[in-house]
Amino acid sequence: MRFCRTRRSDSTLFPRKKVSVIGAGHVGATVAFLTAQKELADVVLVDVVPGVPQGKALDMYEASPIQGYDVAFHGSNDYKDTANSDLVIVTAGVARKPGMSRDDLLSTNVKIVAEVVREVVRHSPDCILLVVTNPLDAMVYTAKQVSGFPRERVIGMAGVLDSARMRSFIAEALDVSIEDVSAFVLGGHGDTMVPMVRYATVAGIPVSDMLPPERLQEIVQRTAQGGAEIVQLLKTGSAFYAPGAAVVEMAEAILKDKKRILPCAAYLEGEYGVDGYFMGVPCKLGGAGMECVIELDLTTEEQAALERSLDSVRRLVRQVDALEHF
Ligand code: TXD
Repeated sequence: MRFCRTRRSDSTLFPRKKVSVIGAGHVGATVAFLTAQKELADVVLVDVVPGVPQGKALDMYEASPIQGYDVAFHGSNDYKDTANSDLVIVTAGVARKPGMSRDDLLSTNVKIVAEVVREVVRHSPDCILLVVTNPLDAMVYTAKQVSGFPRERVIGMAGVLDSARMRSFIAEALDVSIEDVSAFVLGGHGDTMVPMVRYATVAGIPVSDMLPPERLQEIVQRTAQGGAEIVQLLKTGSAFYAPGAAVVEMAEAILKDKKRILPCAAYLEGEYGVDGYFMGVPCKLGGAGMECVIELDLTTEEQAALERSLDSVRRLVRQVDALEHF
């Protein structure tokens, strides 16, 4: 029996999107697997450790007959294989151990992220960069400085994760479906993040009408400490399932040009009175990347909380600038 095989030239007529994930650790591998499950793109997984990205890519490919996804995987230690990616997700770096704050990772991860972004940009000058490595607000700033990309194409993931944590805790407190809970978190991805209780709703009903202020305060507190709670339990690293899912929600919005409104770390140019720093704010995410920042009218209290958060972002960025990796 003869069987048709698509010629290479045919497949270029209908190219799939290409996503490269740098760092084949806990978050990177979860992102690669979920990207495939949603058939968003072909996936290239890159890591410094020989064999690890190759092994994980092969393992995921071997799951495809069971999961039913038609996606090509490639594991590599060479950035040449990332050439012409539509989206590059940076998860390379070290993760927290118990007792460490995200900020303790700065000096190690700034070197890694600078080196990774330099390589990525050389091979995919038109890609969108989605940065995950911590401390997030400083690492996404590093990526912007090193790449020289416009702000639309350098985005950080934190708000979707922090908001998902807040939504989970609200759903649990009210014993309602997670599908009906909407909430978001602004500010930096650290202890000073700003969970926005005023905008949290269940099927459009303000959560403040449904839960007493003390209970809401507990939820706000647990959200801000959500990452540390998991680190305490795992002991050898940090969260990766929810972070991976958060990254892929953003990737899907970009790759499918969905124009979703999601909280992202975006480079602010005057919005919220901030200029030249990344902060978590609601954004429109679509095919062009971070297509616009949505500016909310904040109460005096919320604005003050955002200022506090900005102070800690500024401190981190000053440390990055002092290290001069660009
Ligand atoms: O909300 C968020 N933004 C985050 C961020 C949520 C969860 C995790 N967050 C951070 O992502 C975390 O604090 C770390 O800085 C990164 C990656 O976390 P992960 O849990 O995936 O860490 P791992 O399992 O240690 O994986 C990191 C991988 C590992 O395989 C290393 O070999 C690789 O990164 N690595 C590199 N790859 C390529 N190039 C270089 N230079 C390199 N250095 C390390």
